[in-house]
Amino acid sequence: MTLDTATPAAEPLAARIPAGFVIGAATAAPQIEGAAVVGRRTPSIWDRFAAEPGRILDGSTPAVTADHFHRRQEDVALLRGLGADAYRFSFSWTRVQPAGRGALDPEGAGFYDRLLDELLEVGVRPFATISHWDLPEGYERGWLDRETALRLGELAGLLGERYGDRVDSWITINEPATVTLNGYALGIHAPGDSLLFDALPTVHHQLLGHGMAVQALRAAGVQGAIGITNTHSPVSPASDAPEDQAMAALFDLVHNRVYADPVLLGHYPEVPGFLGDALAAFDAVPAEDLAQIHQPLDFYGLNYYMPTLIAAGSGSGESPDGESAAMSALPFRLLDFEGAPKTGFGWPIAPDGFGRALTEMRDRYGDTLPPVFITENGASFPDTIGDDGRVHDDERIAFLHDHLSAALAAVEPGGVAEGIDLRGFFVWSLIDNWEWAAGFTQRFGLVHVDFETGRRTPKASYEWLRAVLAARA
Ligand code: IFM
Repeated sequence: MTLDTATPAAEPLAARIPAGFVIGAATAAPQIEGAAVVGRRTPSIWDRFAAEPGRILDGSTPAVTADHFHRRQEDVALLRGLGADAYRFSFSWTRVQPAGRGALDPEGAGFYDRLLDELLEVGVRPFATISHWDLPEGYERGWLDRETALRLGELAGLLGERYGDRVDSWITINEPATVTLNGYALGIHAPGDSLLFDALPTVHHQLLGHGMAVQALRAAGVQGAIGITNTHSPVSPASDAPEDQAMAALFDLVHNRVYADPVLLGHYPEVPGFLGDALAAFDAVPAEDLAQIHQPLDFYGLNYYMPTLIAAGSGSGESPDGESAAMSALPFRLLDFEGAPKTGFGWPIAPDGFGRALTEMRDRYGDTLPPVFITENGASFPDTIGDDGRVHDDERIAFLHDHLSAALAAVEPGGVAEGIDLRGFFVWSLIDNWEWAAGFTQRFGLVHVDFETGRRTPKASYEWLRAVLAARA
């Protein structure tokens, strides 16, 4: 496939990529694997949630998705064809541990043995996420229950023992902020609770699970690096009015800081007085828990998609990830970035927010911030296969070009986030997948997937990224 003349040239970007900088693509098990009833796999909270009427925009389920379980080798070949340095995937919790506790299921675990071996054979470094949103269905209260943290620690130890010789880098948990906000506060994601500020225990339990997982991986003697991934959104107030500023600070706190502060600094952020006791639960956290959470890390995984604009006062039930009646009970609302270009999801396209996200990480965490990987960045667009059999996703090419450029520029000498040791960048996503509550309505892939047949068609963005990777010195 040849690229259009308007496509950003590969060489100038390639020339700015430092030696050793890792470029890869990411996925997650519930979004691509399918094979929900193969072997001894049991249902996850997402299988149950998707079966409830009205939860998923197009009524779809994760039962088949991109059928990666049966097309694993084809997907590994796509990574190889791309020239990717690394691949980030997640384990399906209920495939490897169908009972949600106890020994790994040999058949389910065998799938990941094969995946890891095949990745290593073609020289693609495996980055493995242990928990990417799919808890066993039997964990009735999910992350509201402290026990779930122990279960994550146990699972991490078992995975570490089995795959510790092959996984390059471990990510304990993906985007705890999204899990708490969408899954427990707003009811948009599984398990579908709308608890607003009463969802806060799930912050602590996820972080505790992270700490326990780090300790279990180290006890298992894994060879790879260990980190955590969260999504960071730089927050701006809608105006200089003190109410807007206060609510922007609150959103920054509950979206960004309550996760990164304990992990990197060993304590929860100080809660501004005006918030009353909405976040008082964090003051009561025992010091031993904080010590468990504050584990030395080899890297920090940062996902960046978009900035957030916040105004005081309640608004509609619209959130970036779907409708939530609970949203209108919050003391703040998310505003549209009027005039900004948008992705298919309606998310603002703001590469300069990348610099801000990285600057905030450097300024807040300084020397306590380990090397950083961008573990996700990408965009959904309404891609279709044209009459010529190609997918001309020029908007995605521009998005990826501008975002990778912005991240590199931010950490270059003289850049706004100079000082951050940025080690790599993963595109979300390798292939089109099941986008949670949005079902199949949002395509994020470098590779188009026909969800009826499973057929893969590399998009123009895949060819463009391949050219960038090949043009590196
Ligand atoms: O698809 C998700 C992914 O699972 C977690 N990060 C954000 C992506 C896009 O919404």
